Amino acid sequence: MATKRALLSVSDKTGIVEFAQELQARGWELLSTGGTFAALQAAGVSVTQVSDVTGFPEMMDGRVKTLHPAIHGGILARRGTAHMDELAAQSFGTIDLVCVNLYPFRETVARGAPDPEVIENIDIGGPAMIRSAAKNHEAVLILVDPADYALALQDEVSQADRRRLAAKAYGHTSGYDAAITAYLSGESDTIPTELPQTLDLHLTRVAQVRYGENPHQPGAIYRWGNARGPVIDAQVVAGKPMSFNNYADADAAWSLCQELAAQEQGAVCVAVKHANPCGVAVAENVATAWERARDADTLSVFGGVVAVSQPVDFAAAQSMKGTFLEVLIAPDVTPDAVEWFAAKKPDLRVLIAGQSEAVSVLDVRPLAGGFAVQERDRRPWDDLCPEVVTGRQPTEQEWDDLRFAWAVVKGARSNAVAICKGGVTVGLGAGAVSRIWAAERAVQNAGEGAQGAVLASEAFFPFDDVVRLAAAAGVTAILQPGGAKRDPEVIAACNELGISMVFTGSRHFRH
Ligand code: 93A
Repeated sequence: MATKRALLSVSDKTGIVEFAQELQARGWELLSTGGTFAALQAAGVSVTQVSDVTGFPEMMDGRVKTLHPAIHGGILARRGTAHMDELAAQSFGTIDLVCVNLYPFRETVARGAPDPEVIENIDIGGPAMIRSAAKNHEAVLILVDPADYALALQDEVSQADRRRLAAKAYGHTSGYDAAITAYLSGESDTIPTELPQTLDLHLTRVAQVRYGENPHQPGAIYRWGNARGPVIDAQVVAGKPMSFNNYADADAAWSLCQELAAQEQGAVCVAVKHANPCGVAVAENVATAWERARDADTLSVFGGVVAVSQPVDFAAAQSMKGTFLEVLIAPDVTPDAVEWFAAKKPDLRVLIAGQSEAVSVLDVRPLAGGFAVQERDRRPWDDLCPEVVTGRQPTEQEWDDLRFAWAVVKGARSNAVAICKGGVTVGLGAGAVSRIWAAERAVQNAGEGAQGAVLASEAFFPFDDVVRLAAAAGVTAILQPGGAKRDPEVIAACNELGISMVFTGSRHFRH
C-alpha cells in the first residue's frame, strides 16, 4: 500500500508534536506549512515543507501557502476513479489526512488588535483545506480539534466517525465565518458582554426522537455549532431511547443539580416533572439524597426525571426500587448498578452525563418567525450581597436552607416559591400565574413540614400576603429579591410576626 500522507498546518500547536510523532511511527509521510514545519523539525520529526510539494514558496507574507492544485488535488481526488489518473499525470500524490486549525481571528479581535492585524488573521487557505478534506471525508480524515487526534491514530477509522469529523469541520469554518461577519459588520463576537447582531445558528441534528412533545408533533434534537452538552452528549447506558420530553426534563434537572452541587456540600438529587423541580435534596450520599427528594413529594415524583451530582453505585440504584422514573442522569454509574437497572428497571433511561465545558451561554426561546435570545441566568449565590431587612436575623441553619431554597426557585418556572428545611424541599409551588398561588401550593405541599422551615421566592412580593400565609404555616425565615413598592409593609409584617427576611437584590424570573 502506498505511504499515507498527512498535511499538518495549525496555528494552535497544542499536541501537534506528539501527534506528528505518532503518525510518523505509523509510517505516515508528513507535509507542513512554515510555522508548523519549524515546530515539528525542532522536535526532530521528519517533515516535508508544503512549498517543496507545490514547487512554489509561501508568498505574500503567507497569504498564499497551500492554495495550489498539488494540495487541493491531493485532497479532493475521488479515490478509485479517473481523478487518480489526473493526479498522477501531474505527479501529485494523495493527501489522506488534513489537520488544520485556523488563524486566531477571534482571539485577535478579543485583544483589541488594530484593524489591519485583525484582517490579516482572516484565514483563507485553512478553511479551503478544511472544506476540501471534509467534502472528501470518505477518503480523507479532517481534524480541526486536538481532542480528535487520538481517534485518527486508530488502525481503522469508521465511516461514521469520518462523517462526524467532517460535520465538526464545517461547524468550525461556519463559526469562524460568523465571527468575521460579526466583526466586519461592526459587532463584537464576544457573547457574554453583548449579544451580537448576527448569531451563528449552525445546527446539526444529533438525535432522532420518536416524536416531539406529543405524538402528532415531529421532533429532533440538534447541536448548536460545536457545543457539547451534558444531556445531548450523555451516554445512555441502559433503558429505552430518549424522548423529546426526556431531553428537556433531563436538561432542566441536570442544570439545577450542577448549580446546587457547586454551592452545597454533599450529594445533590433533583427530581423534575414537566421541567419543574418536584423534590430536591442534599445529603451525605446519593441514596439518602434521592430518598429525601422522593419523600418531599411522593405523588409528583412518579414518572419523574432525576439528576444526581455524584456517581450512582449499587446501593444508590437499589434505593430507587419501587418508584417509576423516566430518566436518571448522573456523572457516572457503576457497572453493577447499570446491570441492576437493566434487569430490574428496563424502561428507565440511565444516562452518564457528557462533558460540558462549552455549554452555550445563550438561552433561546422560540418566537413565531425568530427567537428571543438572552444570556443564561448563571448568577451564583456568591455574587449576591444578601441583606437582612428585619429585626430577627436568620439562624445558621436557616441561612443554609435559604441558600438552598434560592437555587431551587431559580431552577423553577415563575412564579416559584420553595419551602425548605434541612437541605430538602418540603413544599414547592412553581409555574403559577400569581405569587400567592405559588405560595399556597408550597404551603399546602409542605403541610406540617413548614414548621421551622424557610421560604424563598424568585421575584419580589407585591403585597404582604405571602408573609402572613408563610408565618401561619410555621415558616421562620424568608428570602426574596425585594424592590417592591410595598416593601415597607412586607417588612413590617415580618417584624410583627417575628420572622426574618433577607433581600437578595436579584430577581430570577424563568418564564
Ligand atoms: O494566509 S492563509 O490564508 N493562506 C494559506 O494558503 C494558508 N494555508 C494554511 N493561511 C493559510 N494556512 C493557515 O496557516 C492554517 O489554517 C494555519 O492556521 C496556519 C498555520 O501556519 P504555520 O504552519 O505557518 O504556523
